[in-house]
Amino acid sequence: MMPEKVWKYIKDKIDTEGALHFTLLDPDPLQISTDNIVKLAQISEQAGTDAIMIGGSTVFSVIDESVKAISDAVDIPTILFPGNITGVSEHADAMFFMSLLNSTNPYWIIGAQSLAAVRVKLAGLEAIPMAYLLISPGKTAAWVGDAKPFPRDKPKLVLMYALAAEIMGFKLVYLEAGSGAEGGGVPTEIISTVSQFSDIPIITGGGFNDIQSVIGAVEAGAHIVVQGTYVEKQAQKDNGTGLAKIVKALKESGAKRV
Ligand code: 1GP
Repeated sequence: MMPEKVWKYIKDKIDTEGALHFTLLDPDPLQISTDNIVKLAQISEQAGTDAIMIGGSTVFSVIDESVKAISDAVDIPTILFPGNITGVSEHADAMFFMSLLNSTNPYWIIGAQSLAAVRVKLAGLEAIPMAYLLISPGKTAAWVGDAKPFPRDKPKLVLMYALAAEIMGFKLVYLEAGSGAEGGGVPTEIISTVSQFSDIPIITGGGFNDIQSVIGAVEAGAHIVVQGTYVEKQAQKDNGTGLAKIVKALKESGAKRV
């Protein structure tokens, strides 16, 4: 059995704090250097984020180097968020073992996962099974992942998949609008519809770029809100002061339901 250290950390924090904030960093060498990504991870940790997710849809070859550098530089967990089999690294504390359930291509549902499974198992990497659902616009992830993104005004379609994911044994369901999505993140009606019926934690991301949208997601029932683009664009400019405010507001909102 793989250790469940990071999963326990997540579960305990959800139970005691109500809501968590995760920072997503994409080690894309065309966009950011390893030094700068480490700096963003440290700024995010200081601002109160609960974990660093590392990955992206178009990750090239620096994952190992970046993951090691980030893991060495922060105390909070580092969790892989792989966009493909190239997104695995032994240097992370855990990985989201994701299945893009609304892909039209079995490669993204079970193919990549089976190609990566032996390495993950032999490395003793903690793998957290997570259903990944792409909601319109879905951005790069939807294009790469051959997804049929859920329309933003059809919460019941998302609910059907989220409940199937829970019954199939996934530990988390990720409601994803795609990195850089316009429109303030995943619609709150989708989050609240899933939250009403689902018993597994909801993680959401894609376009949450301000306090209002992050709080809206928590109030609608999200347990974890992920910010990537905001951190990349803002945290370096203001040294994390804006992010710290967002995390504080998220925690206050989460505390209301503990
Ligand atoms: C993308 O949900 C994450 O997978 C984060 O999205 O970059 O828009 O914050 P943003």
